[in-house]
Amino acid sequence: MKGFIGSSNIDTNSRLCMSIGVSAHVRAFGEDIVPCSYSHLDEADLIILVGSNTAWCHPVIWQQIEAARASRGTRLIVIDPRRTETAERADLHLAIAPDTDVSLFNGLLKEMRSTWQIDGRYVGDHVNVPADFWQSLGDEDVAATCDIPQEQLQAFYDLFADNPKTVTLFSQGVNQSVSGTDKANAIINVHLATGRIGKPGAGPFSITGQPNAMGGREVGGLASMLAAHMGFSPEERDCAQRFWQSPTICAAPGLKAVDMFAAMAAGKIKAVWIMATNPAVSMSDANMARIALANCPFVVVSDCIADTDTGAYAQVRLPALGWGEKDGTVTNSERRISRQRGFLGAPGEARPDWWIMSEVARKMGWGTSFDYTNAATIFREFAAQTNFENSGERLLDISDLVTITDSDYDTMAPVQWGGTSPFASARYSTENGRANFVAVKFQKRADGNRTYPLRLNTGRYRDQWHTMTRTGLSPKLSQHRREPLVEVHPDTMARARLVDGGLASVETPHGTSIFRVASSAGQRRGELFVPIHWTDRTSGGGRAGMLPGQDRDPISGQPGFKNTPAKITPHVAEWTGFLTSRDRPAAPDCNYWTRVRSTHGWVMEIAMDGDPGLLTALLPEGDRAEMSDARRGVVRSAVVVDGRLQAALFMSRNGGLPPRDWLAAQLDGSAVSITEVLAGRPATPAPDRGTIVCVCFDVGMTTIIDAIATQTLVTVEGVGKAINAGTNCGSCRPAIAQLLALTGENAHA
Ligand SMILES: Nc1nc2c(c(=O)[nH]1)N[C@H]1C(S)=C(S)[C@@H](COP(=O)(O)OP(=O)(O)OC[C@H]3O[C@@H](n4cnc5c(=O)[nH]c(N)nc54)[C@H](O)[C@@H]3O)O[C@H]1N2
Ligand SMILES: Nc1nc2c(c(=O)[nH]1)N[C@H]1C(S)=C(S)[C@@H](COP(=O)(O)OP(=O)(O)OC[C@H]3O[C@@H](n4cnc5c(=O)[nH]c(N)nc54)[C@H](O)[C@@H]3O)O[C@H]1N2
Ligand SMILES: [Mo]
Repeated sequence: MKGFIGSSNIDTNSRLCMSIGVSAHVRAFGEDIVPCSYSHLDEADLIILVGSNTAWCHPVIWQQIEAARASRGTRLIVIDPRRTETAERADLHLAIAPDTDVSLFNGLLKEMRSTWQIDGRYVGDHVNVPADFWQSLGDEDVAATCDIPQEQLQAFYDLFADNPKTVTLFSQGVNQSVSGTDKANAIINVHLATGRIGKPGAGPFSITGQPNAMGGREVGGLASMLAAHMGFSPEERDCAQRFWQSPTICAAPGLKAVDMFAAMAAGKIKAVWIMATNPAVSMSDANMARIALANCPFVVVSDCIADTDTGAYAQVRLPALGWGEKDGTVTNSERRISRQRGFLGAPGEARPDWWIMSEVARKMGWGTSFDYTNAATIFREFAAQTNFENSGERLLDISDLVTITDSDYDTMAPVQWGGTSPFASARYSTENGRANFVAVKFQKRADGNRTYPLRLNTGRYRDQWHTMTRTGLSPKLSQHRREPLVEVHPDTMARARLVDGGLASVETPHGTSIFRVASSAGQRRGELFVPIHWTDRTSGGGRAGMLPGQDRDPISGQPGFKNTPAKITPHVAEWTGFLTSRDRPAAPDCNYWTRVRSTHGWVMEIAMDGDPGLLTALLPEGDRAEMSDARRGVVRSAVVVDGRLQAALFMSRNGGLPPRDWLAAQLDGSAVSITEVLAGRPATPAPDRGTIVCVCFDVGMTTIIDAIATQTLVTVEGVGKAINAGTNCGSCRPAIAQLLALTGENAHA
């Protein structure tokens, strides 16, 4: 795109995820370099998690943090408006008001200065200090601004002062903000000022979202960068063009993701190729993104899944290989490049993305530049580019790997560029080799207005990945959260007259969608949280993506997904119920529905007005048994073939619906009793394992509680040894710890 078509209108989906990291690193260090490694977590005395639900979203890092706490007593602070399962496990949780991080970290910096904790020598030798830097930090009352008790703020300052070995990990609570680059630089400023960088156990650590978001940054996938960490100066453009021996080179940074979709909506973009991302769901102001796609004359979508919301807009769909099928490398948060090896054959006509792109380039007449025969050929070319006319200005240099043979590439062990601490010698990639303090000032965001008095936060669930195109296929992963919930503080619920377990309509200036209400004391008053995962494939409603608008950080262009003015109102449907079916049921035309996998089929939740009899159109062929009394508000239908259940529909006007699990389990192909099915329960109830907590080993809450009681277990490790729960991915470990705390003797400990 950049060297042959000559346009920089290409962006990776890191724009929505990691572009804050890029812009903050460039401002502070002169290059997009993560100063830390995972090993720093083992050496730190204090770990601060800012805007990160690590236990759910980075469960491997979380297990490393847990191990460090157990072995050396590392202290943990979590800064998140929500009391997440991560926050619950912390020594200190600061439930700050959304988007007040800059005030908090500037406050910390001022406190360190007034208590003589600045590392004057480090700053003097290695940091460029803008003239008015210390004056620019603002003088607001930090505790009041962040809406936390003064004692908590002081405890935060004290822990920081007492533990020079501090690692500050940050992710989307920092990044997805209209002040995200400032937030990240406020964090980096504190680390520079106290010399807590480039040393074992110390540094500001931006952790990556997507498994290869870092790789996309390195190869120049962003509209705002050229390959191998180069920018757009005439020298750098010339350097890239000569390296590629390309016919042209893009002139300047291109349109960033949100601007690109806006330009498409305005008819200025006539063709788009979307690869490995699902913007109809995940782009901010997703309704606008859909209008843009509908408006664009030529839309190509490359995906490994046939049926996606974005694919529905495509004129051409290209089948790509997915994880486990494709072959190449990924770079992680600590700059470590690992091989990903395919272990499954290519299904049908699917091809690797690199092959598809090379074929297109060849048809466009650039065959000699794109005559790659495998992933290794491309890797060698990129390795050479990182060193081309780079005499040390850019730290990203993997030229050791230029001559790697195909077979060495196949067996390549993970390699980290930049070393464990790239700034150990305190030499930065700026012109004078010093890091930069960046003057950042807290800017208060407008309070909610009368129409939209609440703040809407969006984020992730433990067991789903983004738009669920792959995790949504797994019955096991669907058990944790079957529906998209809007989490609301009980006081806010009462004020909005919401019912726990009922439905509510969440509205912002950009869209409206219906969610299931969940009461949560872990929410701040006046703030709502919804998950980002549901799509047209999985629900009518529960759509987070259409709710945030196009407001974005001015430096990085990353959208402020986590703080949108909103309102919430109860949604009352005449009928509620569910359908469980062996075959995937068609989407009904109704107020709200969700469709998730179960072990033997599907479970669909439904809320509707009007005649529930119309829903029988969703039922498959077979013998029908019915028990309906519309006047009493009950409609129940079962479809049976040869005595085996195919589907069951339960609708009610006054609640009282049977549990889904037992009915869904009756779809296993064994003979059923129609009386039991229509009653919605077995004649003799089976023991209940409770909600599944550990998905990896399929262990329910009741099983865990029983094991804790009968085997007097007191630690998460003990539970793991006894019944395996929590010993694989580890993301349920906070939930197990909570059960331990609530059960038996531990409650008094
Ligand atoms: N299970 C699962 N894991 C994932 C993913 C997934 O989809 N599912 N996606 C991966 C990807 S791409 C990413 S980017 C990461 C994201 O990983 P995380 O960043 O941990 O996940 P999020 O849930 O987006 O947001 C983190 C937290 O930021 C908080 N937050 C919101 N506003 C603010 C604020 O103003 N200040 C502060 N300090 N905090 C705030 C939210 O309440 C939320 O708990 O997860 C990765 N891992
Ligand atoms: N409101 C709100 N919106 C958000 C966020 C938020 O917190 N709140 N988070 C943002 C963040 S951090 C992220 S990372 C994005 C995620 O948003 P997306 O990247 O849009 O989400 P995915 O579901 O991961 O989409 C990946 C697509 O690529 C396909 N795919 C997987 N592997 C391959 C492959 O090898 N080749 C090809 N061609 N296709 C493949 C998948 O089937 C899927 O359709 O969402 C962003 N949007
Ligand atoms: Mo992400």
